[in-house]
Amino acid sequence: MISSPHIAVFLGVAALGLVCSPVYAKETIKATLLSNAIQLDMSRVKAGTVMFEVSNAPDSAQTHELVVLKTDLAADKLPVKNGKVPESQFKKMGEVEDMAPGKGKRMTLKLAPGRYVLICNKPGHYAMGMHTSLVVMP
Ligand SMILES: [Cu+2]
Repeated sequence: MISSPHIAVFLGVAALGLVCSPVYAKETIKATLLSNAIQLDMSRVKAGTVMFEVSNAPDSAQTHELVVLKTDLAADKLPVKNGKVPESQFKKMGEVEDMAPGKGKRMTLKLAPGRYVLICNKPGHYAMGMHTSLVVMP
């Protein structure tokens, strides 16, 4: 029985916390998309839930995207076919599609320890330098 409104509020907050906890991101990485690069504010994270705050730079003048692939290849050594990296050849963890210049989106992924490469796979963009690597540590 709940006899006090304070206890009721406390229980309400506690219940909310339980509901929210599965989507709580432990690590946050800021990824900035430039026309000739992808910049991360950290190149290593701990395994688990990782939130990517992706933004397309205001002066990039092009729509970009961010694709996360799990691979041991170096970021600049991925195969390219008709201007694009064949994503089906890789384990694709997630993707943030089509951000106009100055716009951003968030994506939360569960990442196991290992090596990952982040790319923009708009035609020709990978070859322009839109790739970077991310190491996920145990
Ligand atoms: Cu791009």
